[in-house]
Amino acid sequence: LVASMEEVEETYIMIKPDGVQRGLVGEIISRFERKGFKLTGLKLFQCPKELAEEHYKDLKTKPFFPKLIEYITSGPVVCMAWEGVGVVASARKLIGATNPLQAEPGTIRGDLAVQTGRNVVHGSDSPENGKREIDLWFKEGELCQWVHVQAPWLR
Ligand code: FUP
Repeated sequence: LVASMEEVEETYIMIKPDGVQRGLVGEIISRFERKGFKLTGLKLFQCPKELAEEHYKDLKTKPFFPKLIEYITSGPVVCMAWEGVGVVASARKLIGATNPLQAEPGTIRGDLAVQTGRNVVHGSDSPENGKREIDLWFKEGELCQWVHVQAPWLR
């Protein structure tokens, strides 16, 4: 079965500073790789305040916004672009609920995190935001296209 081109999506996944500090980078990347998605962008990056504010602009009026910006800029993050059929919703399933105490065991947050304010990973919530966030976090020339030989039917 060959997936039709329309179903191929891209999503922005980010390992937050606590994930990097706790040595969970390999574990988290591995879960997306094993699922069968294709990594098209990857970098370790210290995020400037302005970029964090732009990324989370929809949450600007929330009381936790200043703390969220402080957290995201507190150390390097791992920025990733992942591609595949249904990758946006599927990645959010792999990640689990925003509050790690409500995230199912087997999900990244369910297995590896406790606090909403330290929930180790971000994933775009729609294909539109996937594109927006990849554009925001990656410069031209930082993304790579390649053929996923293990699962060519994914693309
Ligand atoms: P998610 O899509 O799961 O990352 O969740 P949201 O976009 O709703 O929230 C973005 C981030 O804001 C969360 F990852 C953590 C932070 N947050 C809080 O700190 N407190 C809250 O009550 C809700 C979110």
